[in-house]
Amino acid sequence: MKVNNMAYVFNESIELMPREEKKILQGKRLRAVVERCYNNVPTYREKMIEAGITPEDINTIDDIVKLPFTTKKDLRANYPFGMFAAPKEEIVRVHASSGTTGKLTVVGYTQHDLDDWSEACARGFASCGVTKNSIIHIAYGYGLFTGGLGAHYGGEYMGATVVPASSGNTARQIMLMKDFKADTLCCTPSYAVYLVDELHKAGLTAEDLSLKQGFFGAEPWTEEMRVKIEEGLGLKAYDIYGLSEITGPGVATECEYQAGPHVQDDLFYPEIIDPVTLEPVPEGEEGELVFTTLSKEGMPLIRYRTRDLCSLIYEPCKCGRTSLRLARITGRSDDMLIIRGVNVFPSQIESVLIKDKRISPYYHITIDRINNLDIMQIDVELERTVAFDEIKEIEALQKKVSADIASAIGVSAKVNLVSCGTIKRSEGKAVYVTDNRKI
Ligand code: DLL
Repeated sequence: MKVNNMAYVFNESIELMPREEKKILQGKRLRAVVERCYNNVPTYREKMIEAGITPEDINTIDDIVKLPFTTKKDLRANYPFGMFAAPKEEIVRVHASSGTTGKLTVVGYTQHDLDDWSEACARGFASCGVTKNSIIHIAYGYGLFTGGLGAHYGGEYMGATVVPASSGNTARQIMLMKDFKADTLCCTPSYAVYLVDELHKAGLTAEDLSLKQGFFGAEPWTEEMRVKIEEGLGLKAYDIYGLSEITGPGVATECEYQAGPHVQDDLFYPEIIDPVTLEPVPEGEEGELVFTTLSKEGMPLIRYRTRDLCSLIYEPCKCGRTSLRLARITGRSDDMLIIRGVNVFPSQIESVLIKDKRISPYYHITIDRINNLDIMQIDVELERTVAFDEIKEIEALQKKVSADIASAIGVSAKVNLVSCGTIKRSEGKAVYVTDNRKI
């Protein structure tokens, strides 16, 4: 339902729908999604044939457990467009996020998908007081990352004024927020904490800004960070969750009660499974979050394993919305790191390192948070046969590898070449990463 040009976006019939009624809607939508996938995506048809099911076996939302899971591996095997369920002429946008190797995970959207995504974001914004009179300053990155454009379209959808600042140039960000009197901020929580300090360094306080609310996500954060951001920027800080594969930001967003992000569960159906047995866990217990898209046309996904660990909150929310809520994401069931809001797999770094014959495959990644910014150092061994006469040559190689990594993963790293045998060899499962951030 498009509710443009209203003071806010509150899809009452959906957001207040009794759970039993919503289950019926979810079941109908699931059947349609399964049919779409079965008929248009060879990988899904094969998976369903292998599992011995057809779309006719899916009649209620509880039948979802009969369906096979989807993983990043499936997306990689179908790179770039093999998971699309709509003809090319209907795809109006693509986004992409990090894959586990050199290739990206690609997502395609039809116009209908963009409208749903915009409404999902707008519902979240509206539930926290954003209106069409708001000025939304968006400091998420614009581009293949879904953060910038997702929040942007959500803001425009509800008729607010959007400032597409994108990331970087903090002094300019502060000037824009101050001069334009933005009341809403969207950025990663770590950048928000960084902004607090930069604001003070610029001799300003929250009083100099007009912020009332902010939507922070794309990486894990804590209640301590919430307090720091709220006090430092003079706003109420809300958690916004999402992932590109499912759509982008706004899959779930907190309401004014800050009691865990409400999942837009008429559009994205959440499940929690045990990541080892793959069985659903009892209500309210922690496990791996799995999503099925219920209305997407471009790239619907069935039981997509997000690898995020968390639990679902079933208690009714004080705001009256009937959707399930997410508890804080407590970790991941894979080795993905989020550095300055960018998803990074150690295997991506490894695939850059092995391309240069002068360095060995032994490496160790250390991540610290210094002055509220994530800093990544990669210690990597030189090949035994490689010797340099001058320090200059080592520095040049360090610079080159660092540039290769930045261009491959989109995040800079300090590369430190060490002599052969320096990196601790593992006796069991190799430990590639030391994460010193206290998140
Ligand atoms: O991070 C989409 C997004 C943009 C969400 C802006 C919120 C705000 P991806 O780059 O595909 O998409 O990364 C998705 O980021 O599986 C989580 O591990 C992590 N993540 C996203 N939001 C949160 C959050 C965007 N609120 C991955 N809390 C997800 C904790 C989050 N982790």
